[in-house]
Amino acid sequence: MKPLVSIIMGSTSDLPVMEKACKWLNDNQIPFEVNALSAHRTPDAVESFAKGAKERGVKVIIAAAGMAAALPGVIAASTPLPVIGVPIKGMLDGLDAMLSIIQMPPGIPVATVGVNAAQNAAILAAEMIALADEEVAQKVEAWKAGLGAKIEKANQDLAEVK
Ligand code: RP5
Repeated sequence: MKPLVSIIMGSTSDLPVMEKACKWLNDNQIPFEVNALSAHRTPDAVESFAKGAKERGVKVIIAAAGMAAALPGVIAASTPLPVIGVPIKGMLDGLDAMLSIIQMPPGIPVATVGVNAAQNAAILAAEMIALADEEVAQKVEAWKAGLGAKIEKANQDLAEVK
């Protein structure tokens, strides 16, 4: 199946974090692809990826990077698709990456999730796709209903303790 979500990491060293996004998309059967490309080490490849993503049927791009995390913004500059940035924890606990990703110049937004918040990036990507895809919408709704059920169960367990 053609990927609806494209996950790009600045380095394969980001994979242990980004596996959480892959797992959520896999568990919910939302087709995705995952690749490493670097804004600083492979700038031409990043540009050609960003320019071609929409034509390949990708709906949302998740871009993860640490340190001087230019990758999500550089991708956003060359695609009309929504880009979700994931700051990867590094030398300054990820604050360096988070500020690099979130502080975009006017006109080129990147939707930034928390440091290492790869699962949230996957869920947000699915919510964006769900706006125009009923099958994905049902998966997101089922996931959210499951979260509520988990809290209800926890409260029942608490009631037994009291
Ligand atoms: C960033 O630099 C990557 O996203 C990674 O988080 C960090 C370190 O990369 P490696 O030196 O491990 O390849 O561009």
